[in-house]
Amino acid sequence: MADSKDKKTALTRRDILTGPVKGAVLAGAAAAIGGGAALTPSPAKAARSTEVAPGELDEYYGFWSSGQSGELRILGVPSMRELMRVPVFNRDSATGWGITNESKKILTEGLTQETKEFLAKQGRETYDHGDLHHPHMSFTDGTYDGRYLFMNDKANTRVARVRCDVMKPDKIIEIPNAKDIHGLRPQKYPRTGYVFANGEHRVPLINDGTNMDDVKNYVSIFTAIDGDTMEIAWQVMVSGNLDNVDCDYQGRYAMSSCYNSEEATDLAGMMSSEMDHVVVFDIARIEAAVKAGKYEVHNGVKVLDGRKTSDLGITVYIPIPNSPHGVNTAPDGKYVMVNGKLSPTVSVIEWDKIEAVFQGAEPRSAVVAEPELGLGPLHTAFDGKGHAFTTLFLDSQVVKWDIEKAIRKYKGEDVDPIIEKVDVMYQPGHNHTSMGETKEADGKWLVSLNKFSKDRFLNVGPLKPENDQLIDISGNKMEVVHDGPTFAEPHDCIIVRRDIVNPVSVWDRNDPMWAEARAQAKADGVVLEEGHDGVIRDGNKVRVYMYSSAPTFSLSEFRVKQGDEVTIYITNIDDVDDLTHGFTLGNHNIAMEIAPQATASVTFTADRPGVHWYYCQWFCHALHMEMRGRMLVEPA
Ligand code: RUQ
Ligand code: CUA
Repeated sequence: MADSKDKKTALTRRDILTGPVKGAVLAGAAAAIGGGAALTPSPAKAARSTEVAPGELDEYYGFWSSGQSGELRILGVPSMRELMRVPVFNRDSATGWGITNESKKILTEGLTQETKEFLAKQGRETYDHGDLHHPHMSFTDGTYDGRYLFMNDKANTRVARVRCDVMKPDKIIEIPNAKDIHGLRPQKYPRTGYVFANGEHRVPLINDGTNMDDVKNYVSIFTAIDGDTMEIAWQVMVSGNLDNVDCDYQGRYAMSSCYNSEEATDLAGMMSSEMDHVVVFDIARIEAAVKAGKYEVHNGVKVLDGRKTSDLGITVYIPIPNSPHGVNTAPDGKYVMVNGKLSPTVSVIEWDKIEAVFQGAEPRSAVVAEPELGLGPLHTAFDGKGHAFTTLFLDSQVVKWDIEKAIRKYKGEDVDPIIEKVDVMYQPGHNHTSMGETKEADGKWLVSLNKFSKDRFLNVGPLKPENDQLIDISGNKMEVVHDGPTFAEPHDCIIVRRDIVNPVSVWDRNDPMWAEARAQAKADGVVLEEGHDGVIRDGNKVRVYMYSSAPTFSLSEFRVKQGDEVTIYITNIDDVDDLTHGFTLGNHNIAMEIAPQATASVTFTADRPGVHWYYCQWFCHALHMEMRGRMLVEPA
């Protein structure tokens, strides 16, 4: 592959410093450095400050994935300060995610029946981990609308939705028939609408162990989820596998990349062909086929045949050089970039040329440019001013290029689309610009999510942090302005203008999150919002209601019998901004958050006779240490 390295396009910053363009690019800096003014920064190089002074707020919300950590993270941009972690697929001892009844309901109710049975045999209720790659916000009319964030779990084939008002998940569903959801994007227009999810790995459609050896019969499954109900609308079987996905600004198409058109199961086989493809899904044609009943139902889901051999006419396959990865629609609404990975090229496809392909035109006729950018192009971001920014994994660079020039070059004109390359440290995967995946791309900031940090931070042992670098793209020259270490393993992020996101500070007492707790309390004659408490015995089921108000739990003790199934409901009646209590029951595997006006509950079997203390685990008051009580378990 090194042979294919194009000397002209693989210009590095080091080349620039020693090459003939040095004078032009660094004229300002050279002038400042010359004449003994070495310490005076050049105005030409002055990047906007990333510093957000104490007490000031960031301009953007950044929503970060965390890969195998399984959570969503919220950062401020440009400060790059980590503001919050939102557990989604993982368990979390600070908030009780995966421990409380409320979170367990969300983690379990969307699993398939087959998974529930499998997990029950393992003595588990749900998966305890996830691999969260791609967080994306819901759209209305081509831009973010601040309602929801959607994200995938590659490890356990799930898709989650997080409510932006409270920043907690409210739906997590497992996708039947598919294996290992990777690419995920919400429909941009007219609204979300559908959430598209790629099943990356190929398996038999009926995966029951009866037909494992005939690899040619494996399929990958593309899924459209209804973003409002979080139910699966339909699925399409495809040839090859499915990597990343994006969709257009017209609501007509979604497009997925495929790195294994060979349909091989080993590395050599997957890389053997020079060309792989993208598959384009025509949403209206698929909906018409669904209406016409041209599907089979598998595991309760309508599955359509979109393979190359199908005559349904719902998909087209466009050949793309070797193992394409990222798929990124430009904010102009006209083009979509398919990043070559093993090819040094990015293929530019014009959305408006795709209808002709559906009608029989040569598939490659939709490709309008294919600039050679450097080695290992993975993902492309945009500034809304006609420029694209592509990560080069192998070159450890971000390349800025001109979309229209790339198109002119493809037509034969002698122009160079490459504007500039900047070194990043090191090996970037995704990158993302402020508002860059919406029609409101504003060209201010670019984040390069680098897989390796090596020497950039204090050594913390063999396992190193990654490095999210912030790049100022507002001027003519890209400027790396911040190194941000991050723990395993942010794959992707989005950067959202802060006026779009408006979370609440205090929960609504009637929130659906604890509808079940509220209903049970009502049946027990307890009015949670009025701060009732008490212990209700119902056979060997015991329900303990208490409220918290800094610095006390309303019950300083309660008594149960060994073997009782105990449910503890705690309502935080403080309605003060930022006054969160916690509840930890020692030696019982129980810890949870109770935010202002929230109710949290947990169920366990009291099987340890004796005295056990519970205490508040979120610092709430000068007498926070005193906020505690005793559970007395009488021996059977
Ligand atoms: S992928 S490094 Cu999981 Cu988003 Cu491209
Ligand atoms: Cu309540 Cu600490």
